[in-house]
Amino acid sequence: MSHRAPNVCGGSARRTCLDGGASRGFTLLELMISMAILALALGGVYSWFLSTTRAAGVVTTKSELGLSASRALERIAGRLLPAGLDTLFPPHPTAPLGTSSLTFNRSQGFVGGQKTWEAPTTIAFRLAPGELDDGLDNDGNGIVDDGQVVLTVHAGQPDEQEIILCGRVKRYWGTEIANGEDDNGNGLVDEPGLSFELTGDKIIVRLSMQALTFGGKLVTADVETSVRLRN
Ligand SMILES: [Ca+2]
Ligand SMILES: [Ca+2]
Ligand SMILES: [Ca+2]
Repeated sequence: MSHRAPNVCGGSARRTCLDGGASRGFTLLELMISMAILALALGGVYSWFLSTTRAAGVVTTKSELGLSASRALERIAGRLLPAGLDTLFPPHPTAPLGTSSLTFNRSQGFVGGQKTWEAPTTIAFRLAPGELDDGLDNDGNGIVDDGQVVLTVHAGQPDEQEIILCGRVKRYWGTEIANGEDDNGNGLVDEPGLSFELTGDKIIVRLSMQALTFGGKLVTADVETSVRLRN
């Protein structure tokens, strides 16, 4: 005589009973809890992915900005190399003010034993087009009161030419702010993002640039170099 095993379902009547209760489905509550746990786990993974991507973006942007600032500084220094110390136009960029603009003559070599000079060259900070010096980001590029480094060759001559050496120049260099004090202790008061300082026969050039990362974080690159001028 054979006996059929009884089909017994314990617990809630809402459960689905299969093969004598050896396995069963999920209740709605269990399903909801599982989905909530899954959502939390996915949320955690997404947050981790987002923070990692943002951190990588900051590193990449900082690296690119540092490279851009170094290249711009090299171009400025290259223009200054043949400059004559005695050809600097006033005001001379001495501490504690320095200047954000420098006009000078570059040596062309010798003619008949006499040193000859090019028409004046000017390198200067200028606010970016559409930007005002008002503490606001007028041109909407994420940088407040940003400017450009403008090179003017043959300044004041009929063949004068302007070249933008770089943009995204910070209004003030490093941690400097406009308060009549030398906040960063480099000897200059309220020095702008492009500044020149004359010490002896050397010109110290400082350049500060900013950029916005993909995640909306502002990063800065501060660079400086010095160039010994000719007599
Ligand atoms: Ca701006
Ligand atoms: Ca300073
Ligand atoms: Ca200051």
